[in-house]
Amino acid sequence: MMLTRRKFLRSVGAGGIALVAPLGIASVAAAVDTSAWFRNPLRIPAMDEGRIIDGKRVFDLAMQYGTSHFINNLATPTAGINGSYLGPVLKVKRGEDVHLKVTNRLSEPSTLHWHGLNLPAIMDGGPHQVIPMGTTWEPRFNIRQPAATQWYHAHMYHRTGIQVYHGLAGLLYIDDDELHDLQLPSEYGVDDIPLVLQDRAFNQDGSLRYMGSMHDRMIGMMGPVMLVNGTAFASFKVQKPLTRLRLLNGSNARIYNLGLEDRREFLQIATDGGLLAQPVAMRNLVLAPGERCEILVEFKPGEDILLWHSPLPRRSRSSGPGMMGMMGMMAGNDRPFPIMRFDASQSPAMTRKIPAQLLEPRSWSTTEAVRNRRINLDMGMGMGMGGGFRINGKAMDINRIDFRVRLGEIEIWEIGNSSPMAHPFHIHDTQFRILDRDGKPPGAGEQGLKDTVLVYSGERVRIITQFEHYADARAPYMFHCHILEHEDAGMMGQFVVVA
Ligand SMILES: [Cu+2]
Repeated sequence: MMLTRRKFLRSVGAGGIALVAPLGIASVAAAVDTSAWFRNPLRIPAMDEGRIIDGKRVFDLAMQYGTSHFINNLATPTAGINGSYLGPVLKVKRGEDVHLKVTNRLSEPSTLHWHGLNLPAIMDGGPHQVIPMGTTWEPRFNIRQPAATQWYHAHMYHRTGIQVYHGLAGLLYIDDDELHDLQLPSEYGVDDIPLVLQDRAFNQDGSLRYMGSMHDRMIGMMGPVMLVNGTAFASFKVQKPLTRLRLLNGSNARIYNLGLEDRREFLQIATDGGLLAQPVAMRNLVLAPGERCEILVEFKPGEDILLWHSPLPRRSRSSGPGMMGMMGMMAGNDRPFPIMRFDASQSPAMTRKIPAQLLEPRSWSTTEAVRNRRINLDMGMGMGMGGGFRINGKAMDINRIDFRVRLGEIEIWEIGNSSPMAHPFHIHDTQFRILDRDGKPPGAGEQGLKDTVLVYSGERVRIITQFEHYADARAPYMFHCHILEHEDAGMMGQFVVVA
């Protein structure tokens, strides 16, 4: 059930409180000018293609502090990469060598992780690749995977949540020649639009509010104000009727169920790791923290339409009364709210053709798998006492390697969730395919390459993958819940790939 905009506006009234009341908070309402209600032009991050030096693509990146103005004249202290909030879209090409120079200009150590990339563990930017203050870290690696919308973000041990929350994240596009024949919309900022979705909470003075309550600790940090590419109440002026949206759920904890205001169909064309075999028509798409998708939306000339979050589909085990239902409600995913607006008043009529076939994503057969690993996500018994965020009964220990994977072997991981809420499970270094959810094949929109998969309460998800190209017995990769507060609290583990 989705509210129409008219009903929504009527239900919240016309006062300043309307901006934030539907999302359950009033602390910034007084400071908000209602004329800004989805009228702020969507910020399009700079595209950074680096410089080619001796055949390598070189990027200069600085992690730094800045001041942002998300809500009118409120000054918000933030952090970003080569800017005050978030970072540029880094564009690399399959097959090429990249060399990133990452300078830490913050007043605390940090790391920068290349989420979704297959690379040597010491280049991964996880908790072991700490960049001390005032120093430069220079990972170099080869891009060995197909075109996809990847991303990068801080991954500092116990500090990932707060650092990403303040803005240390950005997108990384992998381009690939084989994509060009498909003639998908690909004019950056014109008909190929990045949308980094993040929800934020603010203090009265404009600063970001982080981790004020036990709720924030247990459910993860959520906020009442939606930022898209760092723009609050964003509006995008549609320029081409068929527009490709590259969505990243860059939120710390919130899971979105995305759809257009009128519930029209759109086409999903890509998952985390690249294109689907063919476009998948849908009206709603669930995107958990860390996940990406690409969709094609057809806008009608003259229209003005909102992108919405609507309540998550009910899962049998997380619905109903008791702890499960309560956790679902507390997770704040049971009420609809608008995310941003698309203004197609200047858009011409549709002329473009949509390809019926895209590119077959890589897959593995279960008969090739040589190992079956079991992973269980749990939140311990002390729910009200700070809980115990664990994987297989153990909280993350940076000095413990949880298991060793053999280079090149195909493995099935069976991920269970014995906690009362859903967790997005992410594995570093690899892309995988989802085999089944509780024994049933995944929906068509999940039948592509993934590096993060949402595992609902009580569910069992099986994935299949192969750890390729890089082995290092000493440097581990991470696997973890991508609700950053859960990760920071211990829902993470480490594995090494050995030759
Ligand atoms: Cu979690």
